[in-house]
Parts: sequence; C-alpha cells; structure tokens
Amino acid sequence: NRLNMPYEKRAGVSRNSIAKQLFNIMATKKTNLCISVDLTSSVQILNLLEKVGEHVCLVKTHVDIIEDFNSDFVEQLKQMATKFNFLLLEDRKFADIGNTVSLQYSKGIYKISEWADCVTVHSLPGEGILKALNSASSDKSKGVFLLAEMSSEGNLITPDYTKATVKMAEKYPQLMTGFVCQNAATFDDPGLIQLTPGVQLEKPKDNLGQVYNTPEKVIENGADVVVVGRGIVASKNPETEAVLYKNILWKSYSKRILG
Ligand code: 6AU
Repeated sequence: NRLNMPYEKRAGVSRNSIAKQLFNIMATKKTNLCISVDLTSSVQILNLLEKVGEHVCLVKTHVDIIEDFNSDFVEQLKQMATKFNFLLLEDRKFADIGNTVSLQYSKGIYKISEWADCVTVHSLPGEGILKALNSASSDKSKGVFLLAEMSSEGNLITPDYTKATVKMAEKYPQLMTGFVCQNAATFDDPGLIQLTPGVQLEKPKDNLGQVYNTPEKVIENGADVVVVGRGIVASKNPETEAVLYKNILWKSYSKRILG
C-alpha cells in the first residue's frame, strides 16, 4: 500500500526521474508542501520564494499570468530552485491535440520545456497528448502530472473518466510523475505521486467554485504533495504560514506511514 510507504522507499520504485527526485527532496527537506505562486509580477514571485523556498519541495507556476515575464526571470527561478533544492512545476494544464501541445510545450515566449521539471496535462484529448510530450526533445529530465480529478465544484470529471485517465498513463511509465487528484483510491503505484490542490486552513471555499479541505484531511485521502496557493500567498506573513502548513502536513504524513 503506497499510503504506508515512506517517500525515500517510494523513490526507489519510481520509473520517472522527476518523481524519484521529488520523493528524495521531500525525504531530505522533510516537507511535502508545494507552493502555488499565483502572482502576476516576477519580482513578487521571487521575493516570496526567497522567504518560503526552504520550506517547500515543489514550486508551481502559472507563467501565463505573469505580466513582465522574461528570460531573466526564468534564470533567477532556476537559480532559486538550485539554492533551495526544490523542483519547478508549470501548471499549464495542456488540453489539445498532440501536435499543438508539442508546440505549446517548447515554443512561444515561455519555452516551458527548457526550464520546467514537470507540467500538468489533461487526459481529455486522448493518448496523443502523452505521446507528444514523451517524444518532445528536451535536454533535461521531464515529468507529467495527469489530471484525474479536480477540486472545483461541479467539474465534469466522472469516476469512469478518472479510471480511463489512470489506464492511459500506464503506457508511459517513464514520463509519468503522478496524478493531480483528490482520492487515494485513484491509483496504487507507489512510484507515482498524488498531487492534491484545494487546501486551506482559513475557509471551506472561494467565490469561484474552488473547494478547500484541511491539510490533515487531504493527507488521509492519499495526498503525497500538497498544493497551497492563497492560503500562504495571500496571508499577512507568508513565511510563518508556510511553516505552519509544512509542519501540519509533515506530522500528518508521519502518522500515515505508521499505518
Ligand atoms: O490554493 P489556491 O486555491 O489559491 O490555488 C490552487 C491552485 C491553483 C489551481 O490552478 C490549481 O491549484 N488546481 C489544480 C492543479 C494544480 O492542477 C487542479 C485542481 O483541481 N484544482 C486546483 O486548484 O493554481
């Protein structure tokens, strides 16, 4: 059972090199917190990461919301990832035919394939999307988090869609870092990572359909890496808040592996 296995053991059975690295970073830094830096200025993002970088294993970006995006920002982001030992996830949620996705992945202003360790991908278009990312030439290791479930109210994902998504991933073991999902029953493979968003201590939802659970609850529900955005980013003291989330999450994980 993956839920009772410690991260360092799971690193040993991962077939994707990013999943392996992420499990090892979590075990070393003793944190399974991913910060979602949904800010629109590059300076704001870098300032925030300077404060919370040591407390997170993964930094999740939406680069298409940054108003002053430039290559210097990417360089500084990469430097910070090295300095604090975290990985970079671009939450692009690719959802088109394979050919278009391979262009969106490596071309345009963002050149995601050049700096992101991993990306998020919808299974909706079918297997071609994974084939495209798998064959995209890249100098670095890469990984995919496939969306098997969503946190938002009224989303159209059904249990059959979730099952078919997990099945689709089975053909691409070297590409798959894990799944974005809410429930432990979604998949069994201990080498894959359950990335769970929709987490906040303050409130149960936002005004636009986001639904929140507590850190304890999502770890019980199988989360391996937990995404927190506004719970930290919009708080008065992001560093204090990041430490708070980190400690609750690590305590809940430590309890979980004891069975
Ligand atoms: O903590 P929040 O609500 O401020 O931010 C949650 C972050 C956002 C969403 O784009 C993302 O998590 N997200 C995702 C991801 C990670 O793919 C899937 C989902 O079902 N719900 C969700 O909120 O940046």
